Amino acid sequence: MMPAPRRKNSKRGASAPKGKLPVLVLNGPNLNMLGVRETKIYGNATLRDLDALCRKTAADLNITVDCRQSNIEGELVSWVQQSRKTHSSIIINAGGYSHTSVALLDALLLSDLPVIEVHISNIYGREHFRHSSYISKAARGVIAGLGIEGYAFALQAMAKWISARR
Ligand code: DHK
Repeated sequence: MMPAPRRKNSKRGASAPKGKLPVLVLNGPNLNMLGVRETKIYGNATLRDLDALCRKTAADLNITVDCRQSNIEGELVSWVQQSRKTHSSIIINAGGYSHTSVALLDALLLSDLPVIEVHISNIYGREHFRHSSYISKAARGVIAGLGIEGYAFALQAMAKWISARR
C-alpha cells in the first residue's frame, strides 16, 4: 500500500510562514543574575530590562520574540530542539555554556534556524578560556561587548533575514 501523502503544514506552527514565527531569545546560566553579578562587566540592567528591550525592539521591527532563560544545559538543548517548527530564528547568549557545550552546538546545528550569538561583555578582552565559543560554529553572526544593546542589534539583523522568508 502506498503511504499516505505527507500533509504540509500539519505540525504546530508550520502553518504560519516561517518569518512570522517568533524569534527565540535564549539566555543561559547566571544571566538571571544580571544587575547583581559583576556589574562592572555586565552592567546594571536586569534580565527583566533585557527582555523588555527585546520586546520593544521587536515591536518596532514588527516581529515577535519569545524570551527564555535557564541555568540548566539540558533545558536549553530541549528548547532549541523544539524551536525547529515553532520559531523563525534564535538569538542566544549561552553564558558559560558557550565555552563548554558540544550538546548546545549540536542542538543549534540540527535546528536549521538562523542563529546569532550574543555576549554582553567583550569575551576577547577577558580570560583566555572565554575567547572561544563552541556554539559560534552554528551562528551566522556573533556580537560581543556591546552590553544588552547587543540583543537589539541582533534583532535588527535577524529581522532583515527573516523578513525575506515571509
Ligand atoms: C556571559 C557569561 O555568563 C559568561 O560565562 C561568558 C557572557 C560571557 C556575556 O558576556 O554575556 O563568558
